[in-house]
Amino acid sequence: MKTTNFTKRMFAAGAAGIMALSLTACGGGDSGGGDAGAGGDSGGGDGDLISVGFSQVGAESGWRAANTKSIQDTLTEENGFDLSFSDAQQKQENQIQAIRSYIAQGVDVIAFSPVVESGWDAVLEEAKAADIPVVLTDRSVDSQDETLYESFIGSDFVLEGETAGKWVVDNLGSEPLNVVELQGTTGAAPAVDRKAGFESAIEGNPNIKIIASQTGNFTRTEGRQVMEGFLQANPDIDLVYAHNDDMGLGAIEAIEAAGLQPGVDIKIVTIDAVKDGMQALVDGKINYIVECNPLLGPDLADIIKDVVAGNPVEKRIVVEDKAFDQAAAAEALPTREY
Ligand code: GZL
Repeated sequence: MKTTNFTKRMFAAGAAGIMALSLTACGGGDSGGGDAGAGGDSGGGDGDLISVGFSQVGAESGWRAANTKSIQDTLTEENGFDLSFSDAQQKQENQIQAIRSYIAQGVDVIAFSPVVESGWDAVLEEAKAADIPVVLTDRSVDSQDETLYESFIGSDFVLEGETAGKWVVDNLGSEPLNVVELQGTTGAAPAVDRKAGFESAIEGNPNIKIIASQTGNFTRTEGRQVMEGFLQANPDIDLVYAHNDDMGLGAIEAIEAAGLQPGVDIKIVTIDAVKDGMQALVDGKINYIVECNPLLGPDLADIIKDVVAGNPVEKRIVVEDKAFDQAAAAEALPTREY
């Protein structure tokens, strides 16, 4: 799947309207020098490389691996970038430390995926004071001051949760349904929003009840461990709603270890649509997956070049996600990029 074919739904800062623009409109700027107020030299001018400091959440899931690959494969020297990349091992203090080191280096642009929504204002103020623009990818922050970052690009996590919940209502909502929820990392935007979206989709259906909900921190191991606890405490679980494929795959291991059939005795709905999740869907162990597109590298490169060139960029760029049942997964899997 190529993000370049995606129509981008763009949300202007604060405006209610949604503009659908093609990718070229988003990435119109070339790498011309223009002083966009970037720290250090203006970067990107006439053969200069644009120095980018990127702080990644970690390496917790298949989705994260695909996202990291997309960024590292795109922000290359041949594409005009000098990339410094750091893995925060899912710790906010490591991201803050990395951002401060990028400020000290005087990079042209800082980009990062914030592991949680809160606690960023101070370090973002430091980047602003150093005149280094910041671009958010994948996850956003809850800062009230939107001047602290130039743009956010990523998925609509509330919509992902709503899409998952709607499938459950439409396909399983006619009878009593006990749901256990494997939440993502506590305080992370995808965890907060996927929970909210799912709850909003099921709230009108009296049959569907979330009987247990706990974080599995987006990892397969913790997803399995939490599911083991759910199974011991709840004899009649009908469905697992996991905020990502990796926790869903961990739940499969726990369900099978308990002598039950995942996808049959206990249905499973997840979000991401990485290869391992899609294979489990084809195998009938997962019942439905909502995609979350990790291939953000090309769009990030365009936004960075626009920022350095002084071109206007949208405050929020939402990438389009699909959803898959078993038949759609069987069709998509052979040519899937991640
Ligand atoms: C979503 C991303 C989430 C994925 C998980 O954009 O932040 O983090 O859904 C990953 O797989 O760990």
